[in-house]
Order: sequence, then structure tokens, then C-alpha cells
Amino acid sequence: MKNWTYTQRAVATGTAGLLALTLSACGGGSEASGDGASGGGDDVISVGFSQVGAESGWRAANTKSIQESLTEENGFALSFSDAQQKQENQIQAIRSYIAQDVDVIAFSPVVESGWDAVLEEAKAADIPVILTDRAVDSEDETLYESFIGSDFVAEGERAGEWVAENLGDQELNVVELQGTTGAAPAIDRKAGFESAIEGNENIEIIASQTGNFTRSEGRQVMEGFLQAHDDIDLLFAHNDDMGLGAIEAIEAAGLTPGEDIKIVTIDAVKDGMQALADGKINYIVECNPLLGPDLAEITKKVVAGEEVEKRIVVEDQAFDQAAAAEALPTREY
Ligand code: GYE
Repeated sequence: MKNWTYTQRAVATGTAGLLALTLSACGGGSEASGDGASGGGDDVISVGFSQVGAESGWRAANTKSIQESLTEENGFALSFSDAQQKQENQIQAIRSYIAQDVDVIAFSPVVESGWDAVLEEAKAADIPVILTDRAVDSEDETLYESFIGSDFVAEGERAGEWVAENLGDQELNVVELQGTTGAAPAIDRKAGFESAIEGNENIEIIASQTGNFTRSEGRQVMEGFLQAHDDIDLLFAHNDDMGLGAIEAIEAAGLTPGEDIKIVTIDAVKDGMQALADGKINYIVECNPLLGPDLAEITKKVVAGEEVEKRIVVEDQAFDQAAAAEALPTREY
């Protein structure tokens, strides 16, 4: 199986649907082309980035990718803030970037709704906004230039399809660890998974609760599931970290993860892939966190006044245990 690269992704442009596009997102890309409109005549592009938090291995890899891409050397002055998974912190950060009159604001919205007012403030101040990783549910698409990130519904579907195909021939009691309540990946992964198992009467979700995308809450909620149910066959966790926390709870209960309770997760970060290769997880759908090069490229285009794709869908793959063992040595994150 080949590794995911930036040179392959699907791009949706308005109503034009999906088309394949080849873009080089790092190295050979465009030069810094800021016109210095608000930066006093130099070419440096000032970017205010509001990150969700530091909740998971995925987030750590995503932060690193952004910080390594939007460097001084590459023509950027990056202001970075961590919202600790709180929307009010993100709104505050965005307002302060507006006050600083940065060239571009980028952020990964912790939850989907409630952004219109602050996005309108950015628009009124003529500061373009780029969404990375997670979507907003704003109906007015002129409030942002572009949204770069994975298709979370497709990820959930892929997880559900694997379950239905590989384990759906007998009764299967599923527990679900959801991501942060109201977050796009939690809503979409749940919907995708449910639609994939819908036609199969053997598969039933017997409990579903948020673990907030963290390892500690994943463990805690799994402990509760294990106390309430002695007939759990499979755990679907919306990210690796919650799955890894749940593994601790399963082992503490004297059960064998990957065997007594099968586990399917999303992300494919190193720790998750290691657990998969070790047989403790059964299947992982990848969600690629390396969005920095794409963000750098789109930011430069926006500042240069070039047209950008409204939606850039990052392509993901999926791994079973054998594929994880094979991929691990060359894995970037
Ligand atoms: O799956 C999870 C993280 O928004 C895609 O957020 C991201 C998700 C990722 O906390 O690990």
C-alpha cells in the first residue's frame, strides 16, 4: 500500500463536482506573493491561526505541520493560539487577529455552529478566512475562502463498511466513542458509520457517548460501557486516542482488546498504528493531519488575489493489521 502524498487529492469547486487535481503543496510551490496591503509594503504574510487544542496525537501532528509550513523562511509571520477545545477562546483569538489586522485568519473550528457573527466581523474588516480540518455550518459560503480537510462522512462509512463486511455475519453489539459534541468529525463520522451498517440487522449500536477525542475520557467512558454491558463485541471510536484509552479499560477489565472486543478507530497516528500492528486494534481509517503545506499554498494564493478552490478534500486510506505493520517504519506521524 502506498503512502498518502500531497500530490493526490480531490477538489470540489462549487457545483462543478469532484475532479482530480495534481498540485504540489510543498517545495516547488509558489513564492510568497503578499502585496503587503496591510503589512506596510513588505512581502511577509501575517497569519493568525486558532487551533482547536492539544487533545490528541492527530492534533499534535497537525499543529507541527502548520508551524513547520508557515515559517518566516517561507514568507509567513504566524501567530498561533490554542483554544483548549473551547469555542469562546477561538472567537476571542479571531477577534484579536482582526484587531491586529493580519493578512489572513485560519482556524480549525472546534464545533460546527455559531460562527457567523465573528466571520462577518472578519469579512467587514476585509480579512480573508481559511478553514482547515473542520467545517462550519454557516450557510453563507462567502464568509470563508476555502475549507481544507478530510471527508469525515466517508471516513465513518469506510469504518462501518469494514465492520459490516468482516464481522456482520453474526450478532454484533457495538459501543461507540464519539468525538467532541458538536464537532464536524464527530457528527459526520457517526452519520457515515450508521449509514454503512444500516442495512445489516445483526449489527446494533448498544451505547454511544462522547469521549471528547481524548485518551483519558476514552478510558473513562469505556469503563462505564464495560460496567453497564457484559456483551460488547466491538468498539467504534471516532479517533485513535479514545480507542487507546479504551484499550486500557478493556485490559484492566481482564479482557483482550482486538479479540474479546474488536476495535475500529479513525486517524492512523503512530500510537494507533502500533496498537493495530500489535493486534489490539482491528482496523483504522486514516485521517491525514498534515494540512500545513496546503494551507501555506492556499494562503499565498488568497493574498495574491488568485482564485482558490472552495473545498479541498484531503485523501485518506485505511489499514488492517498487516498493512499497519508494513506502513509503520516509514510513517510520518
Ligand atoms: O480525528 C481527532 C482530533 O478534527 C479530524 O480531531 C480532527 C479530529 C481528529 O482530535 O483525533
